[in-house]
Amino acid sequence: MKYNKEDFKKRLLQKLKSERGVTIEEASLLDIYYALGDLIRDLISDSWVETNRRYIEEEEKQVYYFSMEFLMGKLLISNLINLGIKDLCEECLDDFGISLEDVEGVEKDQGLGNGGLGRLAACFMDSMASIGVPGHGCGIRYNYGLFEQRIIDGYQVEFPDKWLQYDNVWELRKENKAVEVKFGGDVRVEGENGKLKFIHENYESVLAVPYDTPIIGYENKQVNTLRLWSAEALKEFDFANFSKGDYSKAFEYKNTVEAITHVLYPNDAFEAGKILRLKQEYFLVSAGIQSILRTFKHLNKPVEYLDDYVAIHINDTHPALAIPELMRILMDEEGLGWDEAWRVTTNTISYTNHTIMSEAMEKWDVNIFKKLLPRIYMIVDEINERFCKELWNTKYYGDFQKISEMAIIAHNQIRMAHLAIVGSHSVNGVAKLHTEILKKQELKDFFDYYPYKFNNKTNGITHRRWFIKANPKLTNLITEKIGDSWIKSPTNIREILRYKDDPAFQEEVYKIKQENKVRLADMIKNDYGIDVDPNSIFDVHAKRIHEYKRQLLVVLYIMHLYNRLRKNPNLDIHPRTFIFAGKAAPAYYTAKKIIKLINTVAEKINNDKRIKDKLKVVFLENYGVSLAEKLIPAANVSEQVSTTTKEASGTGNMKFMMNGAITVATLDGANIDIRNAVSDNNIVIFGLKEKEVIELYRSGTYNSCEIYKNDKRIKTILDQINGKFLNVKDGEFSIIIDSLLKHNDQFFVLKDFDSYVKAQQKVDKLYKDQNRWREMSIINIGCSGIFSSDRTIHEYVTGIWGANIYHGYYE
Ligand code: GL9
Repeated sequence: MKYNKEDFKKRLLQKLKSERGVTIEEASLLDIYYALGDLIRDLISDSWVETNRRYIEEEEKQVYYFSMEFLMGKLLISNLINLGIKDLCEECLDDFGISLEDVEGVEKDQGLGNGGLGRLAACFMDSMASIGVPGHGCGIRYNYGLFEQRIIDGYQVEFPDKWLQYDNVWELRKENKAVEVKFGGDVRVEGENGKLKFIHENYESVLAVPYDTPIIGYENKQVNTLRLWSAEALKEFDFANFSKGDYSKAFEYKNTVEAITHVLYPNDAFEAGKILRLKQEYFLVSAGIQSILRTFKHLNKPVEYLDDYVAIHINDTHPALAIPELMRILMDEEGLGWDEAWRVTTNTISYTNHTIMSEAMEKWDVNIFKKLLPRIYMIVDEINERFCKELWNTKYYGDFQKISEMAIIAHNQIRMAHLAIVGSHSVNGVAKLHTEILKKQELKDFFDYYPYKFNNKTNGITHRRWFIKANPKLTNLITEKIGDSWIKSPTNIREILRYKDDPAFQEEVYKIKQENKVRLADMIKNDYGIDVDPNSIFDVHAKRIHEYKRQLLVVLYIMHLYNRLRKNPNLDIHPRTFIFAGKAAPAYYTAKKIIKLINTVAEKINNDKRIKDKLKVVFLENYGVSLAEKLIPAANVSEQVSTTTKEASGTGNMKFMMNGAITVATLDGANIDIRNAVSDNNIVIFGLKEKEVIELYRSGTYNSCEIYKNDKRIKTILDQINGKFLNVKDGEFSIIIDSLLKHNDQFFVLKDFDSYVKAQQKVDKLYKDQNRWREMSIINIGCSGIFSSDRTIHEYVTGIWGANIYHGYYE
């Protein structure tokens, strides 16, 4: 689509006047932002309507991606990019003396997710629209997203994330598409054998109102929809109570209803089992599935054919109630029998597992569940009964043990992962190693029983946001060099490998990295008052704070380096700046102490004049999509140091390598796939291997205290943390010391320390050889194409969803 500059300007001025009541001279950045948002919505309105019309007219199979989290970030610039008008818009604003970057500065991040899982859902939205998949998102419109993190006195403090403080220019409220969701009450059973009727009574009704956000494909005129549901009261307040003078009762109903979509649970890979969370989950799936069926009815097909026209994907087990909810609607409302409803349901639904961490596995107490969702409970109970009988009659006759291990309901708990596996036709892991571990260990019984359901879909990231948007200069350089075919076919970025040892090209790539580093250094100076040297190695660990992600390993290494520098300030190392960023779950005490430790160590080192140009440590507040977009293009080293087997995939690892950072990694999750892509020479691998970790856990022979006693470096560091060295109150870090020694270092931090030190020495040596480093950096960029989520989505479409890919609008 071609737009012309004068026309764009005219329309912008018109929008400013009509929507904001200002001239360009009077306009604030917020005015410009809203005017641009409105203008973009106008520009896509025809395509949005047309896309939906085509889906219905051509009876396209629709994919619905159900997720409790969508971590979208900001949308202004990414929408401009996908419309192909970012440069044009920038030039127009330039003429008015306004910078697009400043305008973006007033946009709030849409932070409705915790981390990798939520950001994956967002990348998938972009890829589905961009490669031409009829795919939509279905989620919750939380009034408050993931908390805002501030660091006060070295500690994390949480503040509410008021992302909806001003209007959200991208969404459209669709009141006429609202549906009713029912909680609590009783189920009365009527009728005879074979023709039973289930009547749900005395329930509490909640109105689910959808807000639709257009998902704009990359230069293809396809516009899909992200539909987020908000909970509202059916009536403003209860008049009976109000007239009796019982005001608090009258408002109680409204408050409990609105609580459902009030705030995102801030846990990463951890389920607290709270009833409100269960309400959120059912609210999402009930609203989502009702709305899917309503759309399906436009096709005038019998509901028995639903699975030919609809694929529903559940992002982890959080939306697994989609299974009994679809069963309920097919049976109670559409009149299908159990077997037919079960066939349709399992053919429609597919499931991704995102973690093997046992504390993340959702389990619901039967009593709580039954009370909140009486009809849904009956259906889950029946699914369980039938599944257990089937096991008994087929593979596990007489094996009570096995059947109780595999049951969906056992020990008064509902196991959501088992429900998700039994009720879907496909179960996938998110990187090769992760899928293998699922098959061999965590879900072995299910793999033995349903081998055909299991498959791998290695995660990916959208290169449009994580490369084109985040690193525009490098994008232009690459396009100048090899043309722009890589944008629509990301693996074509391989072409730049031809220039990997061309000194002129190396120099240009290096210069862009330096510019990105200077920009970040300026930000750090501005916001934190810390001077960091853009010529130092920027070594970045950015992700949720979690013991298994081992921020602690990096901290111990920093202290080790510091101790060496204190002894010998002239130590021959290239100066390093360690940059951390990430949030800890508010109730995760150890993770919060790790943040405090990083900040305490940073304070000590940054103020030590003797070593100051060799080592700096910075903790950046409030890590999220927008900060990541600034941070990642400025990184030289990407820290991917999880305890092997624990990180299902990781996706930050892909963003860093795509932007030319060198990865320091354990052979965990997708780090393995990155290693395979770039080869051993272009990544720095260290630490325990999968088999060794499994063997150490199994044998119980690991003894962290032995290492503490025998490795002087470690003893010194731990004694410093425990003693007066860091000038903190007594016992400040005892929980960290205890986790490493008393509780035998469950994540093998001490065990991997020596290997990590060697890896870091290797990094130092490689960086000093700039030709080699620059070549490695280019190789990483050139090999990053397969990590585009376009590839991932392509695999989901062909391997799981069975939808069509539409090429019609590519120009
Ligand atoms: C996660 C895994 O821990 C990551 O390794 C993986 O890359 C992502 C996406 O597949 O999923 N699983 C998980 O529960 N989280 C992940 O990041 N945590 C959240 O984001 C809530």
